[in-house]
Amino acid sequence: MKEFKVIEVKRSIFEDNAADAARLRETLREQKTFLLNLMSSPGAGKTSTLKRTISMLKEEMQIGVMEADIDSDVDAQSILETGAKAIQIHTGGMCHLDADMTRQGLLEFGTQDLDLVVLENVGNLVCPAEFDTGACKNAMILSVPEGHDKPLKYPLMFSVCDVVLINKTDVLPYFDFDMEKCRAYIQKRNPKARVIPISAKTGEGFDEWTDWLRRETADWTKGQ
Ligand SMILES: Nc1nc2c(ncn2[C@@H]2O[C@H](COP(=O)(O)OP(=O)(O)OP(=O)(O)O)[C@@H](O)[C@H]2O)c(=O)[nH]1
Ligand SMILES: [Mg+2]
Repeated sequence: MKEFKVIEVKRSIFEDNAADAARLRETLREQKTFLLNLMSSPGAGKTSTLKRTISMLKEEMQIGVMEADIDSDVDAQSILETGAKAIQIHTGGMCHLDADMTRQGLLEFGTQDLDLVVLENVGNLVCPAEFDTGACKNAMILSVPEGHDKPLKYPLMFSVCDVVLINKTDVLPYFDFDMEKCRAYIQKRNPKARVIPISAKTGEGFDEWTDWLRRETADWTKGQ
């Protein structure tokens, strides 16, 4: 019987991407720009959270946002209104960004003078978690209406994130969302993850969130 070789294409893609991502982080370290990869399912509140975050930090640091979507430019338009620099990336139907796509976006954007760049990844709880974008830290948003069981159903997303924002706490009275169970499920997946309940609508939790971001950006730009 003729022998044939089986190539693990997915694996080699991931390995190439991991090397690319590591190179991108080196470049970001050299130019003293902190890149945060922000992920969530569609509509969890990424853009709303970013708008409030920018309004709280824009006097202290130069901020840029790269909006990744399959189509449209509504999020980039919305960020521009805050006064921050914004660029829209269209993924051509892809449900995630990899390190090379992120690098292309950063080059086009011109990030030399920026202290903090946030990549708003494509709304999806599965694919974006599989690809290292080259970001310095990963953050995700889980919103109250999605339910407290999501860390059990989408474990990879929760395990790759340094911080989990639980957004829309203002609607907690209307949903059977158990915050303590949610915290325990996240802890089970990722004991190191910082969990911060927030409301992009009321501003609850934003002091803790912006403190985290301020400290991470400062540590990165100081080379720590
Ligand atoms: N009640 C409430 N609504 C919120 C909050 N944050 C966001 N929303 C609403 O949720 C909807 C989606 O918010 P976006 O900020 O566009 O969510 P997104 O994650 O950027 O969405 P995509 O980019 O489409 O994936 C909008 O109608 C927001 O007004 C919040 O804290 N409380
Ligand atoms: Mg958005």
